[in-house]
Amino acid sequence: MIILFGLAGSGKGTQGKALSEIFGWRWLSVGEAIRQTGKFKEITDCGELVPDEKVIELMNNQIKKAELEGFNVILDGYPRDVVQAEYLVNNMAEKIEGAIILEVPKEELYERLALRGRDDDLEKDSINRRFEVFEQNIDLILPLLEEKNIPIEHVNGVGSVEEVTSRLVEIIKRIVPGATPQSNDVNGGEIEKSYGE
Ligand code: B4P
Repeated sequence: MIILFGLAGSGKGTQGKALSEIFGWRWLSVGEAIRQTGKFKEITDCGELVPDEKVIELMNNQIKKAELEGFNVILDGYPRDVVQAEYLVNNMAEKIEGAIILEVPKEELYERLALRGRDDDLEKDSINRRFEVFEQNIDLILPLLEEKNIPIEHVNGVGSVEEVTSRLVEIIKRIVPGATPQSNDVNGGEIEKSYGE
């Protein structure tokens, strides 16, 4: 299990999809799972977090399903606060092979999110609130992972999507025993959606 962290728009979803295709893993995006429920739009549109108990239940179901089907997983955007992180390390620390933080300057993120144009990307206040929520939480989450000796890698998320994917592939090959790229197709092809099933 690999955890992808990063500010909104840093490419967690983009890279999570690409990596799951390359390694034959499951990409579990909590943001996508939340949008698929059709609920919580008022919360996500203003950049706040959906209640922990809902998110933990959603992700538990998805993690269990992927495990039963024999897939390793890439967690995109989960855990996002200390309650979720404590739950994860208390219940499955031994499965977490590493955490990767995608680093992109905010000036570039504003541009990326404006281009993406999802409903929660339209207001600068909402974007800034998501940045603030991330920054408040990441410093509390990382020590919980460090206590369990989970490797934490900081990766430059600037560059073409393919360049960033290549950096991530090298890190995953190093920190996940036996991880072997099954495909060099960084962004092509249809990528199976692994959520909301
Ligand atoms: P998410 O769906 O996780 O979305 P995100 O953080 O905004 O974006 P991401 O980092 O995945 O960026 P992407 O690849 O799409 O969260 C949405 C909301 O759900 C949260 O605000 C919150 O309310 C809620 N939520 C999520 N997780 C939660 C949790 N655990 N608990 C409670 N609530 C939770 O990339 C963005 C854009 O950049 C795309 O258009 C992409 O094409 C582009 N891009 C990507 N890589 C690029 C590159 N290298 N160069 C140029 N552009 C690039």
